[in-house]
Amino acid sequence: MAGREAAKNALRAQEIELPSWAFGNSGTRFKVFAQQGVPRDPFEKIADAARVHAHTGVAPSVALHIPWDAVDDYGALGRAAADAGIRLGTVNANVFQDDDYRLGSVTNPDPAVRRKALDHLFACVDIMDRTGSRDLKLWFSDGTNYPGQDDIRARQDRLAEALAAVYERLSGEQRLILEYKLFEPAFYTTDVPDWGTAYAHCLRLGERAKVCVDTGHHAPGTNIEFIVAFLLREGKLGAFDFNSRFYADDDLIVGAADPFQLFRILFEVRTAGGLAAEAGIAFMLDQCHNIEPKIPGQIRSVMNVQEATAKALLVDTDALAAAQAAGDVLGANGVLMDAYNTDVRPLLAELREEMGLDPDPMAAYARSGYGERIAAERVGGRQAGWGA
Ligand code: PSV
Ligand code: MN
Ligand code: MN
Repeated sequence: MAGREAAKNALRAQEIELPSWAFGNSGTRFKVFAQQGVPRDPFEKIADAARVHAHTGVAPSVALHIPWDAVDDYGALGRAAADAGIRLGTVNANVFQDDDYRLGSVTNPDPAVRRKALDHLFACVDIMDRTGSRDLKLWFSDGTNYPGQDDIRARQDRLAEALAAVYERLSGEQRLILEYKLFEPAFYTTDVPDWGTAYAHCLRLGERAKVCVDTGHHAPGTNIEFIVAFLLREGKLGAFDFNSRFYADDDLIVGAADPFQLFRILFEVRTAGGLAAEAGIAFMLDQCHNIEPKIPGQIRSVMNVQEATAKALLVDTDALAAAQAAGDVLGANGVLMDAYNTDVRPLLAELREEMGLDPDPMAAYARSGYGERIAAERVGGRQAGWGA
């Protein structure tokens, strides 16, 4: 088993970004369920994200979704984050929640709608300039429902044109992160359905365009760790949206459905050097289901990423390489499984104590009284998707 201390050092440095939208009310296609104490504005979302960081020590940033988190003064939002001990992270653009986007946003056949979508994407870059965010994350709900509805290749051309214009607008260290998703809301064609399409567009754009792998956005049975390994090898993995799924884009707690898959993904990241900050991979959560309480749900997701990372770090890579070189199939698989089957909870508890944290973040949150306090103080909390 590889070194515990080395594993702890890597885990201490790990940073997991939280989604602001995880703290608001959410639902299914059938109903949005209200919870007590959910944030009434972006400032309260930041306070809740900071609470997750306070208990886990490894979630120091929060991703924004615009216009859900639109405010007049981004400087004030940034200061609120800093005062709470965190920072503003990725800016997620939203060109999917407006009547005009019924037939698509940047790939819409109507040039006026395309212009409107592009203007929103530019506005997001302006916000990044104010928040100091490095990444602009783009997910498009664009696609078609019926054969013949629109020209598949023309839609790719429109997409490429919009992406090029946004990329052009970035400055300094800013990056464009393109997220793919197999289907939904479009059911026949989706304009960015898979990693290959996202990769091809990013390749054309340039060095600062990278792919986001949302673990819930694949067909059942897809080997996600292969995609991760491939993108890492090409220097094109920019970010993760971690969540878990049983059927489609379920947005469930990370590692709840398939912790072994999460371990396999993080093992590829670890062996490619992707855990180092210099690798520039944003480890984000995109978990926002509605039956679990919001803040403990995020704490659990963060802990599950940590557990999978710890197991990936414990793989004895020397023993693995030797078994692989010798063609020892069972030996190699055994090395991997030994690490996966290790109970890393004591190691993580030890790490948290060394970081001055309670070894049990879930219990510490429950004891803190924060949940009861926000339920009493915040009346009329908002749905995640309805902005400030
Ligand atoms: C789309 O399903 C997605 O995963 C994208 O990341 C969105 O921005 C996010 O969900 C929140 O709706
Ligand atoms: Mn996502
Ligand atoms: Mn999704």
